[in-house]
Amino acid sequence: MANSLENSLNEAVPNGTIIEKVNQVKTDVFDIAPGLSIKGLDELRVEALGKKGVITSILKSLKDVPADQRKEVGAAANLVRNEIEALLDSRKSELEIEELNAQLEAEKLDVTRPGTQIKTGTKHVLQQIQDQIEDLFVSQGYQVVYGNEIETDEYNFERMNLPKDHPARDMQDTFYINPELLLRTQTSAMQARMMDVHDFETGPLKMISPGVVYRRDDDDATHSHQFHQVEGLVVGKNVTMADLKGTLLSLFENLFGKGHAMRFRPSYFPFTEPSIEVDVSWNIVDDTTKPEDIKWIEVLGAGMVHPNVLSMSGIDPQKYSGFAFGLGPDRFAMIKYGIDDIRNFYLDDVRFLEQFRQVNE
Ligand code: FA5
Repeated sequence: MANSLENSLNEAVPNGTIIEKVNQVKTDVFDIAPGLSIKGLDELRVEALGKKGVITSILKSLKDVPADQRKEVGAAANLVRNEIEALLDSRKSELEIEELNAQLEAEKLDVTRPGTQIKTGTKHVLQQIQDQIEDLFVSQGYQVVYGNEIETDEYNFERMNLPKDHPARDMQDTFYINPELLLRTQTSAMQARMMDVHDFETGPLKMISPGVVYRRDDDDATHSHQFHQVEGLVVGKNVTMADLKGTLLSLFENLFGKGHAMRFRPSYFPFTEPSIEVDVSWNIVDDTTKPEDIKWIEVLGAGMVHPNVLSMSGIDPQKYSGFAFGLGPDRFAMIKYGIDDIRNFYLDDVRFLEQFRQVNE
């Protein structure tokens, strides 16, 4: 567009008067302006009205007009100048409004549209069970300790009365990092660690220890090579098997509600004497249920802490006694929610896990 006004002026009215010239510029500006963008209008304004603009230089030649006509010519020329300015202003604001409307249209928000649901995670069902168990025991004055998944042979086995050549080690073969370090096979490994440091003068030791354990087990519906356990240990004066039974009854009732039967079976663990295993009925039962209709699932091992285990921590078995249990929360979850295959918990299938979304999260 550069100099287009001046060229047009020189062509159309080469020897015109001031009035003819400003009118010619006005005609050109009115012709060109409607087709221009905001940027184009600004350029046209500079070309017409700027310091070095065509109209400005025409007005400078007013000094050559005879003095008696100068006022009238000047007024007429200024009028045209103002008309050009008004046109450019109004066209520019029209375009600005159009631009704003287009932007508003493009960025329109429909506040009545339903929102997009944001997917949030939820606590894994096994973590929920563990939390529930922890809450119950904390409310009964137990401390919660977690320990490490990589454990020493000493605390996982030897301090649990399982010396290196003990045949019961076969039941808990595991993944070894070196001959002294392994992936722990049982949360019982935390028993001796806690007995070593507890000051029995201050009162009994009451602890639970939840966590992940590993075994060289073949996976099936009730076994996984990686699973969870919660260890429980109470050592103090006059702790008896009846305390163990009462503790487990309150645990089962808290977790499953009423209607699940429980049974103790004699068992063997090198670190408890006597030892039991505890089964819970998978199904809801009552006095009319026939024994053969009860579906039992083993949920924990337990017993009275073996005197050797106490002695190895420097605790006098004549003065102190204790009970211990090691439960499998994975199996607790199976019973609580009627899940028939433990592997479901480890498959990361969101459709399965979503069922356990906690309402108040
Ligand atoms: C033990 O691990 C003992 N430490 C329990 C114990 C603690 C006994 C304190 C006495 C005193 P066991 O191997 O039976 O015992 O395992 C305990 C529970 O862990 C089982 O009842 C079961 O619920 C769970 N469990 C064991 N192996 C698996 C597995 N492969 N997959 C899933 N859960 C398992």
